[in-house]
Amino acid sequence: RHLSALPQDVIDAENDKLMAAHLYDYESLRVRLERSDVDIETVVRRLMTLEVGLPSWGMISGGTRFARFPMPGEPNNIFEKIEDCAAVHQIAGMTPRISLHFPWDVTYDYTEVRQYAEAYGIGFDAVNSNTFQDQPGQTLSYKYGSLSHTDRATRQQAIEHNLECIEIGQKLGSNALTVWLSDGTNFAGQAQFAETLERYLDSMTEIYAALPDDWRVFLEHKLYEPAFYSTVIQDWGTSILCAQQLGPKAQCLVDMGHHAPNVNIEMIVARLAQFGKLGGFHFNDSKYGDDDLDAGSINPFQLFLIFNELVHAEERAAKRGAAFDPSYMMDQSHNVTDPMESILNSARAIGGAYAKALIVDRAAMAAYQDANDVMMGHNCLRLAFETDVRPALAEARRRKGGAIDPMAAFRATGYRAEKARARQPRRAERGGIC
Ligand code: PSV
Ligand code: MN
Ligand code: MN
Repeated sequence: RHLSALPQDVIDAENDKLMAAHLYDYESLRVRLERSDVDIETVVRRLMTLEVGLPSWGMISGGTRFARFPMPGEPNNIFEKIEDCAAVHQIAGMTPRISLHFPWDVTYDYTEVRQYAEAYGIGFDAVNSNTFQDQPGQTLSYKYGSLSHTDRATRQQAIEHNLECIEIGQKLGSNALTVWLSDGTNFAGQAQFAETLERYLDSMTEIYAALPDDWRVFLEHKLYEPAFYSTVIQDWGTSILCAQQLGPKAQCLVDMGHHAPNVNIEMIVARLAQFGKLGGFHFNDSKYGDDDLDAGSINPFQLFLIFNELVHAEERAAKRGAAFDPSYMMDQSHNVTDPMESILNSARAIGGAYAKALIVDRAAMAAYQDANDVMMGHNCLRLAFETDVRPALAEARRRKGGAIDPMAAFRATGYRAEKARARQPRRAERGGIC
């Protein structure tokens, strides 16, 4: 038994109020799915295995370059962030890990942090390094780059930071390092593309060599920002080339907002999975760029199509007896909502997209594809996407002790108002871009 961040009796009482309607809706969906030969119990069981990590930096209000508007009751330190993660997990049942970012989450005693998290049943996702900002007291600046910097000593400093992240991660029980690199240029002629990438690869080779046996390193690509003319790891092509050169422990991480508008991200997912290089996923949504909006809030169809590829890849791998275990995380910035409510909504969107992908009639779709019946092949996806799978998702949550209606249950607990009384208020401050 773990400590509960939220009063379980309040969640249970909320569920009791909704139970009759939930059972009715669940039965309707069961009958509806049965007509397509889909067993709702199998769907619920698979939904119960879905796990998505939470970013420590997403537990507080994010912000833009212009401002950050913190809300009362936000967490002030890693312990309070873990407590909020535990509260979200209690309701959603699918967010059992937190992902830390260094030096943002630097603390004096990682054993204490780990024990605190374990008491709440929370584990640690990939650790994230940060060589995109200069920290107070830092010897050498990252203004002109870090792992790919022209200066050997600056590269060394960035390498050592990553090695330290691995060490901390080991203390926490994490098993992956995510490297998002902001290195790039703002001017043509500022740097040579080839030599810059060579320097990056040399640095990454040293970091790779320090990975424990059961660890992976995720290379997170991003098209642009903060560098606007060129970025060193700008797309999945560069990312997979580097991951292939580094070795089997190196894989690519797809952040949904890190692509040009209209890029076919689900196809990138399929390609990376096919070549065993899909390491991880940062879920969010975007209208223009790296907006870090809530998953499913802008383009839920895209989220569904991504899960359609993930499920297909999962099933292809299972047939070959191969491993397929991408690490899922949210990477969102909550600027105008309560971060915990945004995460609860995002979890619902992610779980819902997975559920819809699970009910796609793949045998029928394959037959239509073989027969070049374009419309019916497409309609196999449409039918699944248009199906209201919320009762299956609610049932998966409920069986894990979570809430039938996450938002209603969260609000009924009064958690944020209580924290507003108990926690120190955060200062309003200028935001960062993450
Ligand atoms: C910067 O674009 C970023 O949002 C990346 O997505 C990273 O995953 C995140 O910051 C944390 O470093
Ligand atoms: Mn990201
Ligand atoms: Mn980003």
